[in-house]
Amino acid sequence: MASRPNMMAPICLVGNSNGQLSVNQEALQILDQISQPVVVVAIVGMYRTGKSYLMNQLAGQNHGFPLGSTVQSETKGIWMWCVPHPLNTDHTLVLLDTEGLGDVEKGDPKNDSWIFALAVLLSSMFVYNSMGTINHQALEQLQYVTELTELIRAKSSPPPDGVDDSSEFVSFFPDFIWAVRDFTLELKLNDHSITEDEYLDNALKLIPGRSPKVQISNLPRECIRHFFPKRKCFVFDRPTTDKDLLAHIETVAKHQMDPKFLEQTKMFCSYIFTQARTKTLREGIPVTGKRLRTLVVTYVDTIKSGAVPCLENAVTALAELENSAAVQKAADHYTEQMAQRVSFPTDSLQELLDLHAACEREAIAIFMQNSFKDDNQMFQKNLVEIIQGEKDGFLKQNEEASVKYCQAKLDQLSVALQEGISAGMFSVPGGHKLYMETKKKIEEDYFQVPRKGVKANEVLQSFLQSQAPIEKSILQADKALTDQEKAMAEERARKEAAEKEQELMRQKLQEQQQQMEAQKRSLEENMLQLQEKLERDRENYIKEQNMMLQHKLKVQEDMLKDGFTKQAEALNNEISHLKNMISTTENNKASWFERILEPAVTTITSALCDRLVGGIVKGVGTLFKKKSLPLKKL
Ligand SMILES: Nc1nc2c(ncn2[C@@H]2O[C@H](COP(=O)(O)OP(=O)(O)OP(=O)(O)O)[C@@H](O)[C@H]2O)c(=O)[nH]1
Ligand SMILES: [Mg+2]
Repeated sequence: MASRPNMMAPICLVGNSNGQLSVNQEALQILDQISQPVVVVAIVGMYRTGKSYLMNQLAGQNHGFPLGSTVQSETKGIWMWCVPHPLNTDHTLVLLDTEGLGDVEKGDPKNDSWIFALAVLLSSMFVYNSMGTINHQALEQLQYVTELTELIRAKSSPPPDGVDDSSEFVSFFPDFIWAVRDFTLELKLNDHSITEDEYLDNALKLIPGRSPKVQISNLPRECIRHFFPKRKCFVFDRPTTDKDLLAHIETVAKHQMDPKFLEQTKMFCSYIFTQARTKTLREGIPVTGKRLRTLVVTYVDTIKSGAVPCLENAVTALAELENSAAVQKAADHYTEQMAQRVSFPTDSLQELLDLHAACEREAIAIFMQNSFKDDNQMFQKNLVEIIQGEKDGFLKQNEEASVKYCQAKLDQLSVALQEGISAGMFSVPGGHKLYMETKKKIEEDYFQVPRKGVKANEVLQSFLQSQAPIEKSILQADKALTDQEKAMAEERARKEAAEKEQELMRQKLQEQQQQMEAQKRSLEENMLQLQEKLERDRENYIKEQNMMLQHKLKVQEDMLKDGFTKQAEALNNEISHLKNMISTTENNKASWFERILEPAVTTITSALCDRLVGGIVKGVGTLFKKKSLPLKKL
């Protein structure tokens, strides 16, 4: 399967006609083929502001997303173009161009807000495009950002302690770029030159005052500050002053354009190529093309059903799909590797069990790599059950192969004996001695045969048992032996048979012991790899919480600096909640693991024990008691 797309042109991803959003299946199929992680750049803004043109520049093309040369809006819905990432060859760059907002000709503008929200949810870099300057009017047009609290949910259930759901937005929102087109002002503030970012920061400063009007004006400013982890500003000169050329910019040669505009566009593209992050869900879970497909479908379906898209629900839906695929992939690996590496019959049961352990370890690693949010280890349990079933199959095949091989060898080695019996060779005085010697030779030769497998003794034993009546009659008929000698010989034969029986029992017991040890090893391996994964999850969780905390502290600091004490204080609750979460997670490492590992031991043990046959291991659970598990030191 191709992991890189080869899209010559963009395609509609989410259609928007007659007030209805719809997902384009063809675009989904393209995403489905992308197994690479994606960097997703979405552009949003008022209609006819050069959005599609800028996105084409990111694709390194003049043509692609169609541009309109009239005042009528061109792009409808959300269009997608997947191109190889220019710097990061193992990533795919997904460009999302959106329908212009605020088109008065549009019959029903209600989907504007949804398109805005979808662009936020799907991207890792969100470009807001506007014309002229970042003034009051431009910010007013950004009312969509204030609606996000109504259009997106982070959690399926409300967070505790009266903390707002939107307080978590920053953990999964994209970075924010404001692209100001046809910028004609000088970047100066109080006679000092300022950077583009300072220009944006200044525009986002809250307006003093508490009147409703002021509060409304401040809301988009606050939302941008609170929701987006990073923000950046790029200003662009007008590409050319020639109106005719402007109307057909995609066909205009570079030397006819303002070099400043070209330089600004280059800087913009280079920033995106170097700074735009891999799209992630929460806690660092990377989004691939395939996952993006599921997200698009889940979000659009939710919107169409009249509900509000929720990140947590989307992650759960994704996890269900991916975790079953991860189980399948891991189980397939186990079966393939076992089949490839085993040569039946193995010399001993232990040899097969060691091979099983090695393949199982790899399979668990594959599962851990490809799964996430496996609540209650339900998928891991499923994998354990499948592997156990497969293992039983390999054990059986191994036994059958051993029986077949041993049987064939014995048949071969006992030809002379069988012929001798048929020819009456042993029905003469001294025949018993001769018979015993021939039989002994068979046993010695059989012993020399290498790699007979697990059933070697059992097959020999049943051969010998089948010989017992013949041996007895040869003994009785042998006229060279006295009655006493015959009785002694019979006694010897009985003893030997009993010893062999004992030996077989010992072997069986040892094998049962080895099977139990193998189950214990399975449990340990499962728990070890689960614990390692939980450790990574925990680190990612702490990292995410810290990132949120740092962001909020910075927002608070900026507000205090600008004299907005009340607004800064309003963040105290969120900040202390985050600090609490972080310190609880950091200080109670043991309980963080125990909470998951304790029930996991029971779950995995039950999956292992269910497979154990014949009551071999009643009470095997005691072997697995958590205290005896060499779990990594917490
Ligand atoms: N003034 C100006 N015009 C531009 C710029 N970039 C592109 N254009 C022209 O503006 C018109 C619209 O460009 P598009 O890229 O289609 O704009 P859009 O924002 O995608 O438009 P919609 O899809 O309708 O929302 C075209 O005629 C372009 O040639 C720019 O930076 N400044
Ligand atoms: Mg467009």
